[in-house]
Amino acid sequence: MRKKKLIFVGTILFILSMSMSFTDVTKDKRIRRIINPSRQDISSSKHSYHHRSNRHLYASGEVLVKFRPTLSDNEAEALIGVYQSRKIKKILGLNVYQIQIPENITVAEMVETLHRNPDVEFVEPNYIARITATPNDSLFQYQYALHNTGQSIGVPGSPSGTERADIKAPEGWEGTKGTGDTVIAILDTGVDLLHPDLQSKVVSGGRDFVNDDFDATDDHWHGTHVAGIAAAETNNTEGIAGVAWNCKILPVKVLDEDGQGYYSWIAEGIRWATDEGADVINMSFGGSSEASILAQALSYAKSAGVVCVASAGNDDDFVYYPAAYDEYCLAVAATDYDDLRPDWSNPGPEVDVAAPGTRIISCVPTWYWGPGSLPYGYAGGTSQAAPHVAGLAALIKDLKPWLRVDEIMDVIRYTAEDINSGSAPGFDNYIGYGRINMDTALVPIKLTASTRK
Ligand SMILES: [Ca+2]
Ligand SMILES: [Ca+2]
Ligand SMILES: [Ca+2]
Ligand SMILES: [Ca+2]
Repeated sequence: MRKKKLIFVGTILFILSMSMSFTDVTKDKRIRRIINPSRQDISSSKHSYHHRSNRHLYASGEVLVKFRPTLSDNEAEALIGVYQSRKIKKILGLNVYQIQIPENITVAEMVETLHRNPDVEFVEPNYIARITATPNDSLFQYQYALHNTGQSIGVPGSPSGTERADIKAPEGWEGTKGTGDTVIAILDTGVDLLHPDLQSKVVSGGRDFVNDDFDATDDHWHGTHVAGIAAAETNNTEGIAGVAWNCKILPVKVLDEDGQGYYSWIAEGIRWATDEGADVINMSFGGSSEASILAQALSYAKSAGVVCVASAGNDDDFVYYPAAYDEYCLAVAATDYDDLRPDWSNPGPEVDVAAPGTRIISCVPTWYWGPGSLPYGYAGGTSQAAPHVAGLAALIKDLKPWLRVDEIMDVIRYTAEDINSGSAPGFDNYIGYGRINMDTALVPIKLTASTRK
């Protein structure tokens, strides 16, 4: 094997999924049961995941009211005046009045007040409807990271998350779902090229720097899981939704079957992916040593317009390399289903942003569970956090191809939500600028540092 002949170059890199999370995938029978369920199990817990955010639910300062037909128009308009309100318009044919309410009263209070008047047939806020981009993937309801309704995390009976502790994927997809022209290179243990939720997304068999061939098939599970988070085939009724709905995956195997790889393999992988036209490189691994070979490969990628994303590490330690290269990489910390940072997520001034990394459901290789099981499983770690950011980077680059790498990195940083503003206002070493937000990152305006709130 080529691995044996290699001279040891720098520190070996380790995958950044926690060993505990590996247990999640392999040992926890309860979890395995829900991801290998009968179809009935899955559909029976199809609760209210269509529920949308409560931002701008209805127009402020106005309500819609319909009076009983016994009231004449003159009486109705006089009554509106009694409530210190003003008629904006009467909606013809429906006999509904759109009225402006006094400034010192809320919409809810006005609805409550008018509701008590027997001359009122109905009164309600002027609600806002939006196009929705909820994918039909069968396991989407378990993807709290993309859309958190406060559902139970994983199996029924497991802890519930906090509504809106998510990266707001459906809202972001209203801005763009990306195109097949944008490619995310997954530098990892490889990708299951035949996985039903990935096979249409991989651009080629990729490249394997561990065994020096052109078949980057995953002989672990980690790379398949990471690839699914970033860009699983979405809205295909199968499995999960990927962050980068339509973007493609370039598999690059730089970690062996034990999840380890030499810096030389990583550097070759970065160069090869760049030359193959990758737009984003995800690196869910890290080593503790700085090394010129890594820095130079990353510099090459950045010069070619590639956005590099890397996981910070899971030891409550310092930020690992390559994530610690401020100039070249977005370093990603983890959050959980309550928007809290798990205490194992590595802190440091190099952390740029955070993304969900606890109990994340994604693809596992089709051979992993064996026959009769669905090829999906839960895992956690900054490994799972990073590909959320890589997927977002791909969508931004797809939507605004004129942006430079530094600008894309800044959009991701400055649109992140400072979810720990109570204890650590502004930038901090735990979650950087905050948990990423696809809703604000994918608006069609150009953000610069000066427009930061
Ligand atoms: Ca191979
Ligand atoms: Ca899918
Ligand atoms: Ca950084
Ligand atoms: Ca903060």
